[in-house]
Amino acid sequence: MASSSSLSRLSNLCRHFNPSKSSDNNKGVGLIKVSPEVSEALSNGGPVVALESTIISHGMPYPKNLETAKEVEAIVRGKGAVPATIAILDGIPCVGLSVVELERLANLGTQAQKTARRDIAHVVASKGNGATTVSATMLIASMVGISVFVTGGIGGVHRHGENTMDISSDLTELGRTPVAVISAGVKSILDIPRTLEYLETQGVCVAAYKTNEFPAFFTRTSGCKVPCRVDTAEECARLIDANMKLGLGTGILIAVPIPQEHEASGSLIDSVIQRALKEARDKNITGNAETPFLLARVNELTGGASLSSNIALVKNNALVGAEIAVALSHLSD
Ligand code: PSU
Ligand code: MN
Repeated sequence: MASSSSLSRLSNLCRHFNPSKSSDNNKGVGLIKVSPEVSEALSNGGPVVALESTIISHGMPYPKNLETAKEVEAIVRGKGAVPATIAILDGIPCVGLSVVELERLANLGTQAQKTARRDIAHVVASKGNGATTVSATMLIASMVGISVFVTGGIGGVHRHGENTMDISSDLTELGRTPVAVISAGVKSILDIPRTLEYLETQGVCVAAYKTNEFPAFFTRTSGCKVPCRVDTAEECARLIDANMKLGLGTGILIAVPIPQEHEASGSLIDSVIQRALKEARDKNITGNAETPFLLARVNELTGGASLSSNIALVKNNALVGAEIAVALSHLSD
């Protein structure tokens, strides 16, 4: 007969691999390793905030990436929610990373494979290390029952996307996976009006936080109006709750403008982006290499100013996202 300690170990393990609040999309849930802290919060209906890992590996240079990842987790905890950074390590999709695992990922940098939805099976099968983008993070979060996810910016329709068909799988994932993504909008390295059109086609609810306009990552405005405005974390929670109760199956994009004091000068960023886009075209950098290239170039060309703005907005999103997750957990009290 099993001893009580081995029984409790067993039930612990089962809990890690069978979170109670998994969605319909839970076929692969048994392959996912959920950290004890995240697993416990999910079983108790506590607030959990998913975080992506491409922003760590490809979005920022070492060691700022590690510092930021740790600070973002601390901000989420400070608001009473549990952070769940998602990545694939040695072929295992992990939800909730230890400090050692975070350090490993930050050190790997671009040696980790940028992993969107299409790449997940390959990274798992080859026992590789994958840094998940918004699409892959949303999918894995949804599989274990996490409904709030914080990032910096999402992918979108690339400029000239009408010819290249380079449309980030983040947008189709938002159309098929019921997770609320908190982001600072979409960078103007992308085609913002077409990105919003595509999200409408995908049936995604796009809400802007305390503004009527969709923000453009480094700047608070884009000239594009959004169909839905939310002014409090509670309002966001009610939106997420309604979306889930209706079983719409689609995601929600909550766009939070960068805080005023960190907003970069629009014209500076714009000229730098034009230059980086031209370089990408000249060097024939396309596909999934384009976003990391443009991010790194814009950072170099602004002398690091874009990186500081990037970090500031991610932290602000973490604050708002954690408040939303807490408000959502109170709705079901
Ligand atoms: N935008 C940023 N920082 C990032 C990304 C986008 O400002 O780190 C990353 C995210 O992980 C996003 C991905 O999901 O790039 C989109 O890549 P692509 O354009 O190849 O779909
Ligand atoms: Mn692409």
